[in-house]
Amino acid sequence: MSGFSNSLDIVIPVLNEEKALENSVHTLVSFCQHNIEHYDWFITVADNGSTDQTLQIAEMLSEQYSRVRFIRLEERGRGRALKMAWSQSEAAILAYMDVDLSTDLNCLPQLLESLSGSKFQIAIGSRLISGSKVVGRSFKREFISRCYSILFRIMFFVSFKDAQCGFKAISRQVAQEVVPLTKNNGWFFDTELLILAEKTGYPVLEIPVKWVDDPDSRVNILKTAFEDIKGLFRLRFRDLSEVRKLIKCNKS
Ligand SMILES: Nc1nc2c(ncn2[C@@H]2O[C@H](COP(=O)(O)OP(=O)(O)O)[C@@H](O)[C@H]2O)c(=O)[nH]1
Ligand SMILES: [Mg+2]
Repeated sequence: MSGFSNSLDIVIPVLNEEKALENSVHTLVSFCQHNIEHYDWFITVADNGSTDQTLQIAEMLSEQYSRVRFIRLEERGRGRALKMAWSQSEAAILAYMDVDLSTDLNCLPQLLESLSGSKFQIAIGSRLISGSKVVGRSFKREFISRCYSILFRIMFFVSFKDAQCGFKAISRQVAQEVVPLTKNNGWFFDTELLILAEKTGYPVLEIPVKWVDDPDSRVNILKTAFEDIKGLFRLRFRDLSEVRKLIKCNKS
């Protein structure tokens, strides 16, 4: 892939998604062809640990479309898949979205355009700011998501509200400078990336999105909530001071 400034890699992390993958990629390819044709876009399906036909479907799609490729890792973890896909990519803009396309694709052009100015190098979809529209999300997940948002904002004084929406884009510079600082390879990866980005001088831009919830989920709510809280405390009381020292060293 070329390293032109309008090159874009949209990563779709997948775990056992044989039912959704094919249709989602057809939809995304068609959307990109008609709506973001001025980008040199590619789609990368990133699978780790699927035990169903996901990998075969990804392979078939990559044969069908020259702009679709796939990578495969053995060890599971969404963060791990994203890190690997982004670090292997040469694109100027690195994005990702969930395979269920819960976030309305019409929000994609705005997400990408917001990175074209000089102010933001990281933009995220948000279901928790005014202007967003969320359909079909259970009370339980909505409640947990809002409590989590309050918790990390109290702990880190960050500006963004929704760390967990599966719809984000970062610049190559953020991928090279901030992504390697993250330690989590699972669901906490997103939050860790955003907090570290703001703490290292990359403000996060939140864009309200339209979200239609897909009840088919890989998330174990209790386990993930525990992982998230553990991650927040690790970051706040251990790793953040290391990061601050690193920034000071680089500046002096
Ligand atoms: N590569 C990879 N993708 C994963 C893993 N776990 C979940 N995903 C993907 O992450 C995306 C979001 O998962 P989903 O279950 O829809 O999360 P939810 O919308 O928060 O309930 C989907 O595209 C999943 O296939 C994993 O371990 N590895
Ligand atoms: Mg989902």
